[in-house]
Order: sequence, then structure tokens, then C-alpha cells
Amino acid sequence: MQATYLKDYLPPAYRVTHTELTFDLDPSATRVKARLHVERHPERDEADLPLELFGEALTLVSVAIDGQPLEPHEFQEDEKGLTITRVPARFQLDTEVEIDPDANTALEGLYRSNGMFCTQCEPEGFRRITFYPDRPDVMATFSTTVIGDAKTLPVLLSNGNPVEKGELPNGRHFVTWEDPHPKPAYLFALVAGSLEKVEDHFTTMSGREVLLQIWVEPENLDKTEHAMASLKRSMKWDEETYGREYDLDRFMIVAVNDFNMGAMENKGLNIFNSAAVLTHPQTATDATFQRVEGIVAHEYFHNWSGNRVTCRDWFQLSLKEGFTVFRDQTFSADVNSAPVKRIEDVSFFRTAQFAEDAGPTAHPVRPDHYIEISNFYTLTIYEKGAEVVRMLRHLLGWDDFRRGSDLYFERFDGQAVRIEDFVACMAEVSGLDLNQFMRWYAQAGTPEIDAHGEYDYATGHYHLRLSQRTPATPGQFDKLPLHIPVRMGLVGTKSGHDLTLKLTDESGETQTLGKDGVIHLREAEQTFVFTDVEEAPVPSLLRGFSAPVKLRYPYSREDLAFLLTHDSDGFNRWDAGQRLTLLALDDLIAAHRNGVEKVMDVRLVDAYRALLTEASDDKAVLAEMLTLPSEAYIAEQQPVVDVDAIHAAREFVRQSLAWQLRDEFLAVYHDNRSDEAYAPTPEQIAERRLKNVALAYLMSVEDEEAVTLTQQQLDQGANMTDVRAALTLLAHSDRSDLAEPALKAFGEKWAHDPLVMDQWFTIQVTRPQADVLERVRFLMNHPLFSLKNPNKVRALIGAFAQNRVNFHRLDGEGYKLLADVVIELNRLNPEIAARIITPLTRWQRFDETRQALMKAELERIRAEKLSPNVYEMVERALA
Ligand code: B3K
Ligand code: ZN
Repeated sequence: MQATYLKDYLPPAYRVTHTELTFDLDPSATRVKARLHVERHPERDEADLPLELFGEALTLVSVAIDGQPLEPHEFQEDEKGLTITRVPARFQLDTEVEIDPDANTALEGLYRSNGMFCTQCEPEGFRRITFYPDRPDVMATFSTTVIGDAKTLPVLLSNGNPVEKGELPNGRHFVTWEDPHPKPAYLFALVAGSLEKVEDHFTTMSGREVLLQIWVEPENLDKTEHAMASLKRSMKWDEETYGREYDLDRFMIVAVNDFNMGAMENKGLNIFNSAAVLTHPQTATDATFQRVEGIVAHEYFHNWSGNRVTCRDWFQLSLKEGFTVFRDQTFSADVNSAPVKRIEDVSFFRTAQFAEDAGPTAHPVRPDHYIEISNFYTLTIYEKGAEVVRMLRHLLGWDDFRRGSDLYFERFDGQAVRIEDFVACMAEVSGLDLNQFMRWYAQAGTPEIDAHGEYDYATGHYHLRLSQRTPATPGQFDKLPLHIPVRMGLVGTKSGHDLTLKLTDESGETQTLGKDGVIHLREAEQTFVFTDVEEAPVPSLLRGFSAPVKLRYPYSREDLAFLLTHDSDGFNRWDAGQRLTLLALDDLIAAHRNGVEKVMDVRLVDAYRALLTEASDDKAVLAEMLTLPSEAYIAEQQPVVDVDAIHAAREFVRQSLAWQLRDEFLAVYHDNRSDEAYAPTPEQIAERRLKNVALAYLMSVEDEEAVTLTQQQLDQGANMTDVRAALTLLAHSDRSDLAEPALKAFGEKWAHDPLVMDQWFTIQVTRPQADVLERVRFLMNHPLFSLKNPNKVRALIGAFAQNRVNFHRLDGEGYKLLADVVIELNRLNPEIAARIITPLTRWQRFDETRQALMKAELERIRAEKLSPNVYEMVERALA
């Protein structure tokens, strides 16, 4: 299969200025008429260039230029599209095609979900709707007429504003929509169905009224309040923080059950996976409430970072995704607990993105080639891309960063641009040389920094030596040093306070950075000298995770315990606790492997006791501090992953803490039970989290009182956060006498609600008990499970693949199950198949037995007739 290369980019030969579409909707035979207003591209003004239109799975009915039907010899059609050999410099192209939405299980292009028609066009789905120059640098205004059955499809939506509607013969009706903002085809959307709406309004900063609508199936009308509130908060935040105002008279969100991703930022008509928009205290957990808020914000923010200014080509995907993730992360931090948001994001990043960056599918934030672009909606493009933008913000400071962002939006409004255009704006407003910084976009792999500090009592100088190296990744062997912002402090060991940072260069020139400063690491090895350091410090480095790197510093356990209590940076306080716990876990993992008795580190118990008893005013951070590193994160630290030793060591720590701090955990549980009515406020969320973390410790040893409290919490059913926590604890304990009836009752109670049933599936297949694989197979036959629904696949199969002890069973049955599903999905939904396969691609990290088993499954998949999506993943995994 052929790869596409960034270096081969050429502007399109023709551009489309205006696109008129007419859809005559039918479940299996929808007719799409397209009239494209086409002209030669000024940059490629050569006569005789053929017109190339992409098209897949389309049945061509007719094609005409300026009203003249084309003769068969005037065009060629193949499985990739349509080529018209000779066209004028300016013309109207009319095509008509037939498509089959019901046959579309890939969920790209036009398809049906629960009887509702909907679309997903990014990145290359529009070519499954009509013949089109389906690339992001072709931007046109759209006018779309949707025709459908008036009874079954009373609601007909598309981008922009409705301009005309009416009745048609045979019980049909139509609505015409106009979108005045030029856009690439990937932002096109259409929805038709029997939907109901919730409405609200937003007055923009210049005083314009915007109509806000959330469209859902009737039974979900009571689950939209939080999304609507989140939308209004996002609109306001983007005005206040980035000066960005909304630009249409209406903004619509539609909830769809079958959706490959979380949501899609189509202009004026965002389409959401129902899991990413619907919430109700009884059906959604706090985590879901927060996720919905973040995704609603993310899609809304795309209206500027993505839609008004879009990507020239798909290699630039991180231009819109990295920046927009950074924007949504900052938004969530502003409206919730900022340190906790950062802790959550970084925990996830260091587990999942680091693993991607160290594996066979590692790629730069701007890849230079791909076989299937859908495979590049990755953690590297999104999350590492966001970290790179965050580094720019650290390097420039907020004011210059904002000026750079203003310049970017102003200069490139209505255009399709490249990553360097964004960075150039940042360089221009700040005067900073960002040439070296651009390497962050080109080099894959996680840089490793080794740090050493030395304090000289006699001179009061502190020397900090930093060295950096980026490991080789597939196709990239030699890496150059990166420009890395290291935010830091020096915490005085006597005072416990941050000391003033006076950075002094060789010529003796001193720059005062305050108590919390950013130093610029640019060389492979660099020493920073701080003067007038009044007392011996412990360095607090990479505060707030100021760069996406692995930082090693030879901290003693005493240093870490000191930072855990004294670091002024909430994130680094938490990180010190993680490091301390990891050191203890290292010893225990070694003990487990060597078959010697495990001994709990008393310093860790003391540190946890202090956390639990010293009154903390930040419950949200405390809950994070009390959470042990996940098995996946611990695995990331090991040269060869030993799943069983990791699980045993972590359980040992959990249970030791539970035994030794039983009363403290119980007290925390009782102190954080509130009977206030549910609200997704940061305060309430923190209390629930803390309470349930405490309960989880106690349940790890099946403490009698905890079992009773868990059962009570479940029976009380105050909200899904508490219910899910309790049900999970029972189901993951050995008390099957309680767990089985509880699961049964829950399953019966919620059988009508697919999003709750997703949780029910997940809870059952994430149990550590050894019978899980059989349960997965059993649940795959459950009437409510379907491989055609991506949420179900994620809830059951995706969740099982995260169940480390069971997925990595030594008989290879876990791998086999996943491979079977990949093979099936390769046919139904290649995009999901190529995502769900990921755990198998990480075979290098495991022992030889598991490596062989995983590779055998990859080989078995390779022997199938593969979609480009799965082919690319398997080839890279086995390369
Ligand atoms: N831009 C969409 C991505 C959809 C791609 C699906 N293949 C979601 C988002 O990042 O907002
Ligand atoms: Zn996005």
C-alpha cells in the first residue's frame, strides 16, 4: 500500500469557491447532487492539468461540465476517484451519485445510527459522500439542501443558517442551509432524524445573540444541561482568554450513539458521541461530567483553532489539535482545580504517550509520511502537540503568547496553513529565536534529561548540570538537542521555602528569575549556576511538567519526602510522592521476582499518614496524592515489563497502607460524605473522589466495615459516581456473594441506557480475578453488545486490554481474543480496528514468552486481507 509524503505536497490544481449540495435521503440509496464552482488555482496556473476528484464507494449517476454531460472517454473512474482530463479555467461541475448509508459500518461519510442519518468527514470521509477535491486546503462556501421523509426525519440539519424550507410531494420535506464561511470538506456535516432539542442563548462580546441548540433522542432530553452550561462557559472563556468571538447565528450540537471518536467540530454543527455529551447525576460519573465539559470546550474552541484557520495538509494536524487541546486543558484548569487537571493530564500522558513514543508506531508531532491518515489521530499529535504549545507559552510568557495567538488568527483567518506559520507568529511577537524549537515537531521519541545539583556552602553557589538525549525511534536514529523550558525552584532545606533564583553566566552577569523561573536548556549538556543561594536547597525541577520529557535526578527518599511537604508547586509535590512510591515499588518488584518476603517501606507509610492526618485545604490534590501510580505507569519505568510482579507489588503497597492506616482512611471516608444535592462542582467532586479513594484502600483488604459501607453506598444510589465506585469495589473484590447480585441488579435496572451499560461492561472486565477472559467472551454474546458500536467495543474489549494481569495471561488467550476482534473489525470498521490493536503493537516491552505470543497474533492478523488502517499498524509493529 502506498504512503503519502509531506515532501510531495503540491497545491491543488483547481480550487472550489462554492459548493451546492442536494441530498435526497434514503437508508440504502441516498442520492447526492453536487454543483461545484471550480477555478484553476493561481499558484498552479498551467493549462491542461486534469481535475482530480476523490471518491470512494460512490455509484456515479451523471457528470457534466457547464451543463454539458460528459462522454465516457472524457473522464476516468477508479477506486480512488474520478479524473476529468480537460477542463476550462473556470467552470461549473455537476455530479450525481448514489450512496448506501446502511452499508456504511466504517462510520465515515454518511451513515445511519439508530435510524438517524449523520456524517463524519474528518479526515477523508467527504469523498464517501460525493466526488470532491477532498483535501483541507480546498475551502469553499457551502449551500446544502437536505430532503427527507417528513415523518421519520422531521429534523434536517447542516452547517450554517437555515435559509429555506418546505413541503415536497410523497410526504417529503426539505431544508436548505447556507454556511457563509469558506471551509474544507472535512468540516461538512449533515444530520437528519427524529430528534428533539434543548435551546439556550449566548450574547457575544460585541452584543450578538447566538442561538444554542443541543439535539438528542427524546429520552435524552434530561441529559443536556451540563453540556449546555459547558458550552456557554467555553464561549465566554474564549472571548476573555483569547479574544475569540463566535461567528454564526447558531451553534448546534447533536448526540449520536455510533461514533468513532469523542466528537467532531463541524462548522456550526458539532456532532458528538453521546458518551461525550450526555450527563445526568444518576447515569454519569464526575469523571464523565468533567470529560464532557472538556470535549464541549475542545470542539467549540476549534471554531477558531481549526475552522477559521485550518491545516494546509494532514501532516499539519497538530496545528489545530495540539493548540486546541492546550486551549481545552487550560480552560478546564481555569474552571476546576488547576493542579489536579495538570496531574490528571500528565499521569495519562506519561503513561500512554510515552509508551507510544517508545514503541514501533512512534512518530513526530508532524509526521513526514503516512499510509492511512486516520491512524494519526494519536496521543503524539494531540497530547504531545499540546505540550509543545504549552512549552511555547512557558518560553514566551502569557502576554507574548497571547499576542502571538492574536497575530496568528488575524494573519491567517480563512486560510489553510502550516505549523511553522503558527510558530513564526510566536517568534515575531517575542523576538525569540524558535528555529531550534521547531525540532520538537520533527523528532519523535521522549527526550531524557539527567540532572545533577551541587551546592557549595563556601560560595553559596548552586550548580545544576543538565544533559539531554532523545532515543532513536523508527526511521530516526540521530537526534539533535532540543530547546527545553525547565521551570524550577530551589527549595531551602532549612526554611522550607523557595529561594530566589539568580542565574549567573560565565561573564558574571546575573539574571534574577524570582522564586520560580524558567531556564532554557538548549545544549546536549549545560550547567546553570545560581548565586547567593543562602542555604542548601533541594531542586524542584520541571515544575508543572514544563516539558514532555523524562527527568532523572538522584533524589534520596528524604529529599522526596521533603518536597512532598514543602514544594510550592502542587504538581511537583504530587510528583515527589509518585517518585517516592515508585522507589518503594521497585524494591517490592525485585523482592517478588526473587521470591523473598516483601517488606513495606515505613517512610511511605509515614508519608501517607501525614497526608491523611495533616489537615489539607485542597482535597482534590490530596485525593490525587493518595492514588498509587497505575500498573501501566509502573510498567513504563521497567526495562522489561513483569506484569505479575508489578501487580503483586502494587497490591502489597495498597494492602499494607490499608492495614496500617485503617482508622485514618475510615475517618477520611466519614468526613467526606455529604448529603448535598449532586452538583458537578470542583468541591463536591473532590470530596467524592477522596471518599472513594479511602474506601478503595479499605476494600483492598475486604475490611468488614468497609464492605458494609460499600454496600450501603451502592444501595443508597445517591449518584453514579458513588454507585459506580461501590459497584466496582464489590465486583473487583473476592466477595462474589455480594458482587454477583449487585451486577445483576444494576444490569437489569439500566438495560435501557446504553451509556450506563457501557460502564457495566467495563466494570466486569477490569476485575483482577482470573476468570475475566471467559467473562469477556460471555459478554460479547450479550444482546446489548455489538461490535458495530465503537463505544461497546471500547467498553468491553478496550477495557479488557487494559486489564494487565488478564490480558497478558501466559497462555496467550488474551492476545488471541483481541486479535480475533481486530480481524472482525478490520472488515466492519477499520479505524476502530487500528486503534484497538495498539496493546499488541507494544510486544517489545515484555518477556520473550509473551513477545512470541503477541507477535504470533500480529502475524495471524497480517495474513488477512487488510484495510490500509490495520495494514499500516501491523507493518509498523512487526518492522
Ligand atoms: N477533529 C476530530 C477528529 C475526528 C477524526 C476522526 N477520524 C475530533 C477532535 O479532535 O476534535
Ligand atoms: Zn480536536
